[in-house]
Amino acid sequence: MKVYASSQIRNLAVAGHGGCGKTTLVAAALYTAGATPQQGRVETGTTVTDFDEQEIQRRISISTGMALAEWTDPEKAGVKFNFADTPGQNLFVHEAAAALAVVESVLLVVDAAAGVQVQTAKLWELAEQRQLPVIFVITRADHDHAAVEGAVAALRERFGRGVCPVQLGLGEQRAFTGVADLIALQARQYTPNGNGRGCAGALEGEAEAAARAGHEALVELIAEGDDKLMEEFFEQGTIPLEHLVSGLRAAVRARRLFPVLIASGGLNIGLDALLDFLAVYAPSPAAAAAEGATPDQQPARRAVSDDAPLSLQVFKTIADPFAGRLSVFKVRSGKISNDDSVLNFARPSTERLAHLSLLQGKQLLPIPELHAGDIGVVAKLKDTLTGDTLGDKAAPILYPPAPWPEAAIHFALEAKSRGDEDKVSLALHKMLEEDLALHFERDPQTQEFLLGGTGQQHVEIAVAKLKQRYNVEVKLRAPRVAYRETILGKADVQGRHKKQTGGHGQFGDCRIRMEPLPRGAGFEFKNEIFGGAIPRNFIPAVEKGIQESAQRGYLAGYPVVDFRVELYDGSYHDVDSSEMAFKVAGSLAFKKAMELARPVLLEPVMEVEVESPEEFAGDLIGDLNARRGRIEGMMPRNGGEFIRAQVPLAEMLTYQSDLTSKTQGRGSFHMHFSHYDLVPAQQADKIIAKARAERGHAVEDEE
Ligand SMILES: Nc1nc2c(ncn2[C@@H]2O[C@H](COP(=O)(O)OP(=O)(O)O)[C@@H](O)[C@H]2O)c(=O)[nH]1
Ligand SMILES: [Mg+2]
Repeated sequence: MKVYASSQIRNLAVAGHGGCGKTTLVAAALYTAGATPQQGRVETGTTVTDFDEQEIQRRISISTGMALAEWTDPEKAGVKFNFADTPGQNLFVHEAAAALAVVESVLLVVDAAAGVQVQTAKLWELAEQRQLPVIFVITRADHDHAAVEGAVAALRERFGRGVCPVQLGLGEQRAFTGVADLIALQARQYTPNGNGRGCAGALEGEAEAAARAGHEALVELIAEGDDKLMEEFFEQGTIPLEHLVSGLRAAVRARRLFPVLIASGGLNIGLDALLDFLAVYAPSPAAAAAEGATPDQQPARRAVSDDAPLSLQVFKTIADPFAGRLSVFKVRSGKISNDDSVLNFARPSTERLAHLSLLQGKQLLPIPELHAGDIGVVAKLKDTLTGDTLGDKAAPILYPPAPWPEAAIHFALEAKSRGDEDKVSLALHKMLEEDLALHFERDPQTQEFLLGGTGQQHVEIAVAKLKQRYNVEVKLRAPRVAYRETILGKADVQGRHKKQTGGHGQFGDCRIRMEPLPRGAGFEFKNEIFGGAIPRNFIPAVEKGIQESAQRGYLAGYPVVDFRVELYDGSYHDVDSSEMAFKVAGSLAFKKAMELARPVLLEPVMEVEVESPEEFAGDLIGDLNARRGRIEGMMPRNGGEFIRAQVPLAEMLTYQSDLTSKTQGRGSFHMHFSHYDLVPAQQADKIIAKARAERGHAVEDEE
């Protein structure tokens, strides 16, 4: 594989709504460029970028796949494309967001049959946040329901008049055979399912007239933002081709214009025209500086140039069951050679970059060196994880890692066969390195192992991977709700423990006052004993007795929280008193006090955010109300409706599947813990009855 200089590299994120044709388009591009011997197909699991077993089985991209293609323009030096084929589903949008951090432009793919979709708009927003140039490609133009013109109109309506067609489709739907280049005014005709290389020719008839009109509109748009071009346009009535090219290139970089191209990835039509266009108009990494910070958090910039000190950032980790940990990185500045040693500025530890490679799907292609702006992969780094910056130890710099989402949903996880727990947690930790949106933790209260992700499907995919890759099987179920107990009233009680069994007796006696504390305050113990009613060394025993009882709960076995105890009096016996006796006295006092202080149950309440197409909003709000939710707000977002609500966790355990069926799979949600709140009496009675039934006789006996 050839080594490319910074100016010859084009890093592109291929992004768009799920199923719009991204992976197929990348497969067509690779085949057209001669990077694969055949065109990969999603249907047969033969694309370069959907190589994971789960991606092949489910026929969707789950994580970003990297691929590269060399494209040699006969007139200029060749370029190399690094494609980041991102997943389109909202569940995995963080993967696309992370890919945007390592590219210089976005190829925003639009399905000719569907036009602008929810994720199209979301990805547009993400590109805008990073100020990345966007080039649209309308693919699946051969589809029976394709409506290219309608899709262009929808793009302009949605994203403004900077959206400018640079091609026209020749033929429609099944008759789609090529594209007209509106810049050079030339036709390119293709053989369907061919090699992706068009046959250039003159435009004729209706197509010529339409292309001319398109050309004029494009020339005006290009001239509009550029005084020199405007002058030229007025003086000569047209603009020479080379000035159009440089004008459009500048406008794309400045995010003033957003070109639209047309293709069929499936039939491999329009691909060489697309690659030609990207080679000229998509910026190289050398165009912008890399922004980071010094170790003492001062802003720092690096020119993306071989002359700058070396810095590289790992943006993706692949847990390969055989090759081990693969770290995919972008050279932010400087140049690296095989076997270089670099410092990890985030840890810090020294790492050797042995077997430097390029990444073609899952395949590693050895490469002797990489230049500023290029993307590579290296195996077996010791301590390096996704997000870390490494480089020349004399010039430390840190680039901000991409943000990863918190878990939107948790499941309790259990190894299917006993004794497999260690294997499960070992395998999971490898997967967590690869997928930073996956979360694994132990709930300190319920003691359950929880696996969290962006949605049910995300967690289920993780479980399927565990089985496929590591041969460990786990069961998922709804997590237990971590209820708590507290009090609403006050109590003033005595706890007295006296026992005379044969010789040595037991004696402890305490008087306490108990009162509620604000939510989240926990437990407070105040010693108000003056004058030695209880000897000082027994006082901690009273506190311990209370605390241990509080942990075991009073109503339903959940920990009692948010209360204060004042120990204000008591008595003791010179011989029979002991720490044990005072602990029991404290525990007796606690139970008596609970009886009087109006004990209640608390439940976790979640902050829930739901996004769905507008037509489902009414139904979803009704449903959230039925789940005891409190709607906090609604607003339009990404062409849909965004609902915020607070809902008890106990009512959200089955939400994912209900949301999916209510919105035909088009809704998504996210939730995180907000606060604890009182459980209404009706629900509380049920929870208490259930807990008592589970614990059998125990509670009844004690009372
Ligand atoms: N007719 C037609 N179907 C296509 C084309 N490109 C992709 N598809 C089909 O659309 C579906 C989704 O394609 P895929 O590449 O996985 O989309 P992605 O989710 O955007 O990566 C698959 O069934 C493809 O075979 C195309 O150009 N024409
Ligand atoms: Mg895909």
